[in-house]
Amino acid sequence: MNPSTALARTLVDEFARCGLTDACLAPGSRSAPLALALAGERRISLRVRLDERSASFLALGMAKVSGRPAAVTSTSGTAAANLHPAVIEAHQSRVPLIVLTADRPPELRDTGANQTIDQLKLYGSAVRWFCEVGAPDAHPGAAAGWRSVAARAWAEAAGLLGGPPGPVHLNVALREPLVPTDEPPFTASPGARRKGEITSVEGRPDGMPWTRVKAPAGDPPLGEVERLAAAVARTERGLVIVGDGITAPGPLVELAEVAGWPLLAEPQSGARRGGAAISTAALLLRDGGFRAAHTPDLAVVAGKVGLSRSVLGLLASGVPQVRIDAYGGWLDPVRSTGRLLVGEPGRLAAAVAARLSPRGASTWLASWQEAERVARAALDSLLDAGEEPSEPRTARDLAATIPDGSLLLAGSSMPVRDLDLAMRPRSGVRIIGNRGASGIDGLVSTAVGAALAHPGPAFALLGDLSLLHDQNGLLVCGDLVDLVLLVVNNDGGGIFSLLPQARLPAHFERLFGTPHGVDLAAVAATAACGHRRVRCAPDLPAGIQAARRDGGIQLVEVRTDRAVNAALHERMGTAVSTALAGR
Ligand SMILES: Cc1ncc(C[n+]2csc(CCOP(=O)(O)OP(=O)(O)O)c2C)c(N)n1
Ligand SMILES: [Mg+2]
Repeated sequence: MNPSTALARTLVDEFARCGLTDACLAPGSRSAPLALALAGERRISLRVRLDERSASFLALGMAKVSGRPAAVTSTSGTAAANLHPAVIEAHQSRVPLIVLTADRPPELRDTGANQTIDQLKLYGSAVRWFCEVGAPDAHPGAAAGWRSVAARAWAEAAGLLGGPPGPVHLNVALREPLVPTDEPPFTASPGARRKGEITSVEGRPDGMPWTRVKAPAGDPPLGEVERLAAAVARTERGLVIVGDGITAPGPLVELAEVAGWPLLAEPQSGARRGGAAISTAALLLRDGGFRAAHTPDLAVVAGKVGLSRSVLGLLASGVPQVRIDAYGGWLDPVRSTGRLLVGEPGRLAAAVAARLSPRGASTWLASWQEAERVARAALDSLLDAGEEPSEPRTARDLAATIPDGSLLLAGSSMPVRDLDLAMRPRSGVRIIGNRGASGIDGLVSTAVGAALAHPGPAFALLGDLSLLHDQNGLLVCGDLVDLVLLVVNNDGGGIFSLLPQARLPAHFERLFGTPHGVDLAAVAATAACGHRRVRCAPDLPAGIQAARRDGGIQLVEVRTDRAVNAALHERMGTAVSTALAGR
């Protein structure tokens, strides 16, 4: 076995021993040893994409849903740079990702050799760990080194060493020959075996990893649990606020219920459910009178909260707050946290809830719940007033119509915000988004990866620019995947109509709105995906169902108008305020 083949096979074998089951790549020559090793490994299923950005977001989507590291590999040069957006998203949303970039060996670097760039620490501070694996040679202990690197990469990515899960980057220098050659079995130190020296590429017996890592137990600190439980017990006017990135939302729902506190949960938190959930909170808090009367004495905050300006505004207004984060992340955009508890939010919330006796009826909770009823009725009657599809109604109805066991990827820009504004509380669905960096890139690929990793039906709600940005994500190279992509086509970036740029008519359309006039049926046809258009809002559930029945990747297009949408968002706030005033 030649050295490059031996290195690649050893790394891949070691990753499989650690538990790797999914890998993605885009084609290249320098990466051939890694590609061939992955393709030959039965414990790993390998997906191939035409471009590296799609491959990396595909891996991200898979890892986001499975919670386990997925690997992506690329050839050298700008190919490796195309992984950067997914690496950043993985970093900021704590998704375990193993990035294997093939590189030229040292003697070819910085010489004008073809397709050679500086790949050392290419992703900067976005990775948990960078390792220059180096070019394979036959020094004593080489194979132990490779296995140790792979085992550490796995542990670093999975967050087993104390930090949050995230991306790791192994830069793998590979010398020719890059394909298997007719050579005797590789020994790491021919002719130099000494007793006890590791000279074989074999791993530990019984398929065990080279280094097994015992993750920290992560039990919540008892003193802090008791202190928080006492604070919750003595506070009637409290809130539980939950954002993105929560792995176990159930106990936070339970904590709100036991505490008798309203629960303000972003859709991707997984916590917008149960009797305490206030799904109209973002609209209610836009109302000055409501907000003045409903400012809490304490808020317990978990996850990355940031979809609604009115919720952030409440947090910024001096509300005493305790933030819970598993790794002590400084998720505090309005700089309002008074106390940061380092502990897994689900476990901490469960421990706190277990120390509380249910508060029972409180005027505080009742007042929020009554406001929710009034606001929900006003919002629904506004959205249901006609049959013309609107963006918030599309989001609301999609979230309501998908079956239990579904996964829904909420696209950046308006889709995730429309869900936040309009989605009713419900259980039984898993909602995810790329909220780490909130890019509109890679969303189709992320959705495909998520669909492949999710055992039930999969859906995505995307804007038209987001779809166009990642059209290559539709090219699944023979993978069997069922995914319904509901695309809200407002012919451009609708979010900008809600921002101050909208008041610059001389520049707005060209610089921000960016109408493109692309025919999405043609986009679907190019990728051999299905396409159907829903023209009438009440037909959405039937359209979604029909798309599901057809199988494969299906685009369902809903056309809307950006200006009409901006006016509707304005009216949503007014409708809620008017309804509150009329009580
Ligand atoms: C990679 C990337 N480029 C640019 C942006 C800035 N951006 C935010 S929203 C948006 C428009 C998105 O349009 P679309 O997907 O159609 O959604 P809509 O705003 O219409 O809901 C853009 C360009 C971004 N978030 N990510
Ligand atoms: Mg759009």
